[in-house]
Amino acid sequence: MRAATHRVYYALWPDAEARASIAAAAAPLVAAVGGRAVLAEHLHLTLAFIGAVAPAVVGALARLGTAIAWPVATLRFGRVEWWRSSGALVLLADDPPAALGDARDELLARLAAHGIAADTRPFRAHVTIARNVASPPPAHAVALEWTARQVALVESQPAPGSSSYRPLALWEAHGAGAGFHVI
Ligand code: 3AM
Repeated sequence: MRAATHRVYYALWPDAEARASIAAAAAPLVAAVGGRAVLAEHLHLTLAFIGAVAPAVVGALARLGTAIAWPVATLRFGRVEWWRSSGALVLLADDPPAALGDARDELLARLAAHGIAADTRPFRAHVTIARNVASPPPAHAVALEWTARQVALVESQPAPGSSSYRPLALWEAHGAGAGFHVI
């Protein structure tokens, strides 16, 4: 019998307040284009998509995430884009903090060193707010700020209609580029 696999990715994981803010910013945009709104409890910002892994690998992925000094990242979203090929409607972060890109690069390097393949396409920091969108959104101003303080290793589980996402491990961020505080 084939062992069950886990479909996983690393992401910035919003707290309840941030989820509510992102969902409120997304609502008029999604209403304008149709498609399937991403549920507030599923909103996230993907850092690295891994895909299906064996249960034994999940522990290694959790240890890798623990080894990284994740920075608190303040993200400003001023643009909405429709990605035609995937049918996704996304909020794009204008100028993500360099420390976040550095931490992501470190994660990718550690994954590669462990022989774990990740999606290494250039980082476009975004939050997907709707799927199955068939047409571009009308011009619409977006002004959203999110200070992300948690990073998660998330499991994506297929469910009727859409996937459900569940954090398997969660890390607190510790300030720009530092895993400790100098007192
Ligand atoms: O963060 P978003 O919602 O943009 O589209 C999937 C989702 O992106 C993406 O990983 C996130 C969590 O599921 N994804 C799914 N399959 C993928 C793949 N093969 C993928 N990203 C890259 N390669």
